Amino acid sequence: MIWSKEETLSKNSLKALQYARLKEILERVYYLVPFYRKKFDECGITPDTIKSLDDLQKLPFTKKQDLRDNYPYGMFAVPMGEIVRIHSSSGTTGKPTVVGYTQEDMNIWAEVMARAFRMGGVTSSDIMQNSHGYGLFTGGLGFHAAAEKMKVAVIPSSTGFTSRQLLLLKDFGATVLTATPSFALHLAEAAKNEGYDIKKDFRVRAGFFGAEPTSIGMKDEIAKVWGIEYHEIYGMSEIIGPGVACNCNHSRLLHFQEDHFYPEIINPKTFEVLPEGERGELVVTTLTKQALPLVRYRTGDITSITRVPCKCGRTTARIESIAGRSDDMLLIGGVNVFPSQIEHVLSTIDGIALHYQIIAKKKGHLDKLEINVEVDESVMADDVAKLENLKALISKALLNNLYINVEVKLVAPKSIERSEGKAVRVIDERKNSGKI
Ligand code: DLL
Repeated sequence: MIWSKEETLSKNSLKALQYARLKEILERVYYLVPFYRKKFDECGITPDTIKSLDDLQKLPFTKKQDLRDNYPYGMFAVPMGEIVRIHSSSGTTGKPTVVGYTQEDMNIWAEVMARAFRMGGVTSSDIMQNSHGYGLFTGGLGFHAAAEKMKVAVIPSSTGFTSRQLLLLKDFGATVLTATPSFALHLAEAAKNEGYDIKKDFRVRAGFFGAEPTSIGMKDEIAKVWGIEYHEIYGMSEIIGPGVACNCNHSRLLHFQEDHFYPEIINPKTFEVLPEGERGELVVTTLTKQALPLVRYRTGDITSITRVPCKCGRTTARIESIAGRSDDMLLIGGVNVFPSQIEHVLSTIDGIALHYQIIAKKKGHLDKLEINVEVDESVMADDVAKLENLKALISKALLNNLYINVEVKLVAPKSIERSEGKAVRVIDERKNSGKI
């Protein structure tokens, strides 16, 4: 079940379409966005300099800071009268990033999200409980519009209000659930506590999750506790919102909507474009966005790309799940570690719940990493020997798999705060630095 013919274009047709769209977008930014005009002029580039898709590498990058510097509307390429929606994402520091959409942008957004839903076999007979937050975050409304476009009955439950979510799931009979992975796990845990039998009381058969890096172990856990097919959705507000990429039911790799968003993978230190299969930072050029066209936007997300054909028949390039953001990466004693790698190791160990916190500290001049991990309800708090063994097992697994020494603390079930949106897994207690 493929939603759109653009997902199955031959390599040559896709390249021709991408190039034609790139030319239009370059004209658009050069003549309509003073920021780009200045930047291109400084590099001695005009839209005519770009004579092939490979020439894109001659263009400068756009960074999140550029959007902040032009806060709120300075990067828009259309007059305000054409903007029909504004979203914004709040970073941890500085001003929020503001993004705008024309009606045509909204149509494209619903189109790419509909493609994603179709990858999970969603049809108009489905009922979708959309537990992504509605508001400035692009999750709620981004999922909602595509569900309506596909005539899927969408329940705009938004996030939070766990007990009510569970009641709705049971009584309204959703067959598709959408949420952040951490909220999906929290909902499952709450369902058990409230006495629901997830597989008997609920009819959910597929879930679409995203917005935060998630280990394979956690995805498998969510699929298992809910008894569902797990689909991953990737995207970011600056490019459009959710819907930039999604996996079909043949693999975990995510089909990238290349006719609208042109992907490159770069080495974040040397900025060179990396070949297929190599991991680096994803850089995206929007090919069709009207309100906020972006050229070579550095997403900060670490992934790799492949053009190995997929069994589903779609011909689009696929990316691996995001390992993490380059700014979330921890450097511990010379070893690079993403929080999602730690999560994956934890997911292989019995007796703990996948609720944890990673704490970076300074001890003297040395950086130290601690992890608080919740024990499973099945582990008795007074079985000291068992708890000590469990701690040792976790430390050993982290050392063997990731080559890092971590001080493990076991904490009581449900003592770590649950997240309704994106989970905050890392707490950095050191001053002035986000890294170890
Ligand atoms: O998180 C859009 C979204 C909503 C995607 C709902 C999927 C589902 P922002 O708030 O702008 O937009 O955050 C974008 O979130 O650069 C990634 O670092 C991270 N992210 C998004 N999807 C995934 C994913 C939305 N599937 C930032 N896996 C991105 C890992 C993800 N990280």
